[in-house]
This record gives sequence, structure tokens and C-alpha cells, in this order.
Amino acid sequence: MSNTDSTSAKERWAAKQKAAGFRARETASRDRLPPGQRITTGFPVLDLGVQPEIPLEAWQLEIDGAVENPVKFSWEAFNALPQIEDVSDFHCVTTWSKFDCRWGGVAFRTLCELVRPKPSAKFVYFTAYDGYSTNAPLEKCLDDDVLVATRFEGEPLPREHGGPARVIIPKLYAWKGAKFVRGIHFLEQDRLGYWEVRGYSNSADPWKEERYS
Ligand SMILES: Nc1nc2c(c(=O)[nH]1)N[C@H]1C(S)=C(S)[C@@H](COP(=O)(O)O)O[C@H]1N2
Ligand SMILES: [Mo]
Repeated sequence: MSNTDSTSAKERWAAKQKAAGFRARETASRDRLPPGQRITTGFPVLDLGVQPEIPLEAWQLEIDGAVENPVKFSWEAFNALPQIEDVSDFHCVTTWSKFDCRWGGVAFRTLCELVRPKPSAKFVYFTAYDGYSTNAPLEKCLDDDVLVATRFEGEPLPREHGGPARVIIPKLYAWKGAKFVRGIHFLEQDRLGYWEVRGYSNSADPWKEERYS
């Protein structure tokens, strides 16, 4: 066997491994990609056309409603809470998905421990500094990947992606996560948010393709 032959055998082997790797990744992607979605490697920006500028000294997060202990956080107090990092996939109803988003901030569960929702609290209504709102069942917010994110990929959350702070509920379509979040209100009765009033699905499960109602 000549040197050239052994090199090309090696190359063929490498190519085969690479192809297998690609296939493995493709399969993994298919398992992770909800129906009707395609992967984007960029990070599109979706909003109502306003990206409010909120000076950190003026920023507040109000958490109230059917809770034992309503609170109003300043930026400083909010950042003094225990922090988590979580990597999750992001699915926009307009059919793009972004894999492996690394969010940092405060777990929704941590906020619940502080405000102590009453047993009658079944829904959450989120408000935002741009006038946006959205809603979700409390149960869906209690997963350990739900957070109020102040960081993205280890950096402060950029304004176009909802900074200073936004909500992330990875298992629902991304419109359920309020950018520029301002209030978290625990409710006994469901209240529809901005897009839910305009015909978007209330349940918003990407795996069931619950896009519009
Ligand atoms: N405050 C606010 N939050 C919002 C929106 C918005 O317009 N305003 N758009 C929603 C929609 S439809 C999506 S897909 C995501 C987009 O987040 P991104 O701009 O970081 O990609 O934010 C959601 N949260
Ligand atoms: Mo969206």
C-alpha cells in the first residue's frame, strides 16, 4: 500500500466520521425542533416598534396580586437575589427557533418563594415597559427553566432583546416571555395579553403547534 493510499483511506475515514457526526446532529436537531419551525443562528428582534430606555435607577419590578407578600424590586435588590443560568431553546411563532440560548437571572420559583402565591392563584399576567403584556398558567411558570433574565450569553441583556430584564418560558412560544418586564401579577382568573387578545393561542405549546386560536 502506498502512502497516498493510506492517506486517502484516512481521509475517507475522517469524512465518514464527519458525515456521521452531521447526521447525529441533524437527528438531534429534528428531535429538538418543534413542527413547522426552522433553525436560525442569528437572533432576530421582535417587538412592538419601541425599545424603551429604562435607566437602571428608575427600573422596578412589581410582583403582586394573589400573593401573601407583594414586593417591588429595585434593580439593586433584584440583582441581590440568588441567580441561575439556564440554557434553553427559543421558539418564535413566526417559525424561527434559536437553540442553546444561555440566560442568566432569577428563577421564577425563587420569586414565588418570596411572594408566596395564594392557593387561589392559578394564572400569571406579565406587563412590560413598552405596553406589552402576556399571560401564562402559573403551573407552566414553575418549571425550573423559567426565569426573569438580566443576562444573555454572560453579558447584560441588550436592550433590543428586552433589557434590563425579560421573562423566558422556554417550553412555550417566545411571545409568552415579556421583554422589558415591569410587572408580574398573580391572578385567580386568566387574563389575556397583547397577542392573546389578537388571536394568538392562549396555550402556545410549540410541540403542539398552538400558534393561533
Ligand atoms: N415587551 C415585549 N415583549 C415581547 C415582545 C414585544 O413586542 N414586547 N415580543 C414577543 C415576541 S413575539 C417574541 S418572538 C420575543 C422576541 O424576543 P427577541 O426580540 O429577543 O427575539 O419577545 C416576546 N416578548
Ligand atoms: Mo414571536
